[in-house]
Parts: sequence; structure tokens; C-alpha cells
Amino acid sequence: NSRKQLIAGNWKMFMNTQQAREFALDFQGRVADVTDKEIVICAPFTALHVLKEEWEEGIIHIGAQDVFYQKEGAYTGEISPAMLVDLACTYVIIGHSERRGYLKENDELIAQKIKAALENNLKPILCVGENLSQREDGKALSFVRSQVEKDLSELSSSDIGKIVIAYEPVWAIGTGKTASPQDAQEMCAAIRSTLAGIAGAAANNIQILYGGSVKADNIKELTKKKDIDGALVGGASLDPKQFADLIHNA
Ligand code: G2H
Repeated sequence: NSRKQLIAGNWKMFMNTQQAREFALDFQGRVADVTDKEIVICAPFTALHVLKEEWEEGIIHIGAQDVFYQKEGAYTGEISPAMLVDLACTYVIIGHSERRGYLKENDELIAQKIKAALENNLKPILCVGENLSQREDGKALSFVRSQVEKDLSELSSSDIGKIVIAYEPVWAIGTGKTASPQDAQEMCAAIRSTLAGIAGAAANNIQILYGGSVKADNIKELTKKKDIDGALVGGASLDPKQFADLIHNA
């Protein structure tokens, strides 16, 4: 296929400004040779200005881990899409399972966030995925398909072509368990066919990532699969050498 691989780091709630600066300076040299893959780091809001200072001119894209859907106003604690653009962000993770779980985000809110991000030219990385009991009950495919449909319900079909989807089975996140490459491929293919149902041929150009305990030594067996176009990486994105190795192995 013609889709470029995308490897996105998700730092979650790690990295103060000094740690982010040390990472930024070390990492950029390690991936300077990578031209065939897109690289993104999604940092905490508080570290974004550091990445902007170090990377704005370079090949590494900067992303955030969440965004609010309003332009501005009395929304204490929230961050607007334009504020992220001001910090040189071009990507934003939306609907991560940790936000759906701990912060009680639902599909309706996530759909609004996706729409607002696109209106500001931020590329959303929409996270979807089933939990363990849904998988054991044989409901994983139907659950994830319905998440995709609900979360994209606010978009025109031409806008759907601009998003990235990350399939992250909740039971594989930070647990050391990875979905088998076959199971991950099966789900990513199901997601692509769901996208084709709502957006037609544009679905062939949408990058679909796998996420959940991806490491330098298991990335290749995942990205070899036909419908897996890269990875969303948590723990293994916190160390510049480990993450650079992962990217080179992808
Ligand atoms: C899944 C993933 C990144 P990890 O949440 O989004 O984290 O690679 O640590 O499982």
C-alpha cells in the first residue's frame, strides 16, 4: 500500500520540562536518518513549549494528548485546539482509553473533540479498543466498529480521510500483553472496512496504528501486517535510545 508508516510516542503523565529538553536534544540526532516514516511525540501540555523550541524546524512532529472542543471561554482547566497550534502541535490524541476510563469521556464528547481538532488543522489520533470481557465474549469487533462510527459521526466523509486511528485493546495497555499480530491485523482490517462504509475509497489512505505494549522487539511483526500502518507507543517512547531503536525496527 501507499500509506506512510506513522510511529507516535505517547508520553502520558511523564516528563518535566528538563527531562523533555534532554530527550529532545538526544532523540533528534538518533532519528535524523529516518525519512520513510512519520514520527510524532505526544507530550504533556506542560512540556510542549520545550519541544516547540527544540523541534519546530525539524522532522519530528509534535502532538498533545487531549484537547477541548470549544474555541475559548469559561472552561476552567481546558486547552483549545488553537492553543495547541500555537505550541507547534500538528497532532492530538483523542479518546485514549485512560481518558475514557479515568475521566469518563464518552463517544459524544470524543466526536466533538475530533471535529474541533480538524477545524483547526490538527490531525486527530483517535483511540479505540475493547476491554478483556468484550474480547472474551466475542464482541470485540462489533464494539470497536460501533466506537469508530460514533466517534466520527460529526464529520463529513472528506474529513474522515484526514484522521489517524489507533487500535489499542485495553487489556494490552501497559500490561506487557500484546494482541497477536493476527488479532491486531484482523481488527485493523475491520476498522478499515468500517471506514470504507462511511467514507468510501478514502479509507485506503487512512493510517491505522496498533497500540499496547509495543516495544523495539515486537514492532516489526505488527507493522508487517497489511492493515497496520504504525504504532502508538507509551512506555517505550520515554527513552530516546529505546524509541529510536523501535522506529528503526518498524
Ligand atoms: C497504550 C500505549 C500508548 P503502552 O496506552 O498509548 O501505552 O505502550 O505503555 O502500553
